[in-house]
Amino acid sequence: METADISPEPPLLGGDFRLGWTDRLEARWRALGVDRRAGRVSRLDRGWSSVMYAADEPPARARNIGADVAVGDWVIISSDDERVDHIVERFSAFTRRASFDGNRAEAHTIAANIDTVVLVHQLTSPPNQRRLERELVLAFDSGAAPVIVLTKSDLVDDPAASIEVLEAVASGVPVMLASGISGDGIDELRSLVRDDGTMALLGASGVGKSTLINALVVGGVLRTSSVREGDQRGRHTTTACELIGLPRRQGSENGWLIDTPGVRAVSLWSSGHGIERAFADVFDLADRCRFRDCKHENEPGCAVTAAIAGGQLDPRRLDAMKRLVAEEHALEAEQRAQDKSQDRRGVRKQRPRPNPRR
Ligand SMILES: Nc1nc2c(ncn2[C@@H]2O[C@H](COP(=O)(O)OP(=O)(O)OP(=O)(O)O)[C@@H](O)[C@H]2O)c(=O)[nH]1
Ligand SMILES: [Mg+2]
Ligand SMILES: [Zn+2]
Repeated sequence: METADISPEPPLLGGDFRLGWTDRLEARWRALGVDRRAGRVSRLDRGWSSVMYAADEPPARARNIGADVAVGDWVIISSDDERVDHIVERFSAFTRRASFDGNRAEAHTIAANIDTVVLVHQLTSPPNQRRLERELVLAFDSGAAPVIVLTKSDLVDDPAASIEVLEAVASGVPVMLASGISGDGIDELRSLVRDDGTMALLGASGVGKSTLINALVVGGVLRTSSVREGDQRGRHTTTACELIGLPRRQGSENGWLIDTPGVRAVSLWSSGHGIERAFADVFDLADRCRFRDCKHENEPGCAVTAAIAGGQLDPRRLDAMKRLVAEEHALEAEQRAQDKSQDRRGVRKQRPRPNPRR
């Protein structure tokens, strides 16, 4: 199904729309000590940021030379209006590891300064616990509150089995049903957007992120297109992240939505406590193992393997967690190696140059 073509920029909204600026951001902006106003990045296009200063003014454009900008960021543009000079420290960010580029570990922030992260899965595909677990690790690490939304509820008669499978790994995060086509669950989703708050939607291509946003923003602004019949895979219709205004409606406030392109791989970026939180059930069990350094393999008094034997814990979940912990360790090792080589370069730079005349 196709709707109107993508808007090149978010539509101009009324002047009572605030962009999500808060006291917390103000303090961080002051800390930069730069006497220029900050604007919010609404879109990125090949090295250019669209920067909004007010919802009823067209955004300015600036180059992102050397600045690792994400949609949702608050930035300060150089005095000649050319490029992004500073990024105001983010209060939250959904960050994954960028595609493996040689050996370099690089972060890719998909959305910044977000209050809620919606992890979108479609009911028309078999529930994918492993993907959800990874997304939850990143969501917990983002600093925003995660919610799981299962879309296309209009296409399935009995979603109970899918809900159960995903709830088993949802770590207490709410699971909601929605349909961007029938409107089912849209009001509930909308009620999660706080005053001037920002909600980012993330998930594989074709799960219905843009369709949900079009249902939330009455009179839809985004392009969507059908999934492939055979495997329900999307066609990567959304190609750039975009900040979209969600106008006030009866009983609800203005807010902001971030549409994102579907990502195939959810690779970890250095996590704070994301793994502990996404696998809280396993960590709770591990607290009861006899040995503090229990590997949950063949150790006596292991509460984790006992739970697996007793059918309370799925062994695939333990495997998945071990894999994520290993991935995190490998990433940390890479980062340490990178820091070291950077230090070495720094030292070389500081070494005094031999004076050619002597
Ligand atoms: N029946 C039904 N179809 C839906 C629903 N949500 C999305 N679709 C359809 O699924 C297809 C993909 O939807 P999109 O909204 O483009 O998916 P997306 O997640 O934005 O995909 P990318 O932009 O590629 O990441 C479109 O044909 C939509 O019409 C839904 O709730 N019910
Ligand atoms: Mg889309
Ligand atoms: Zn153990």
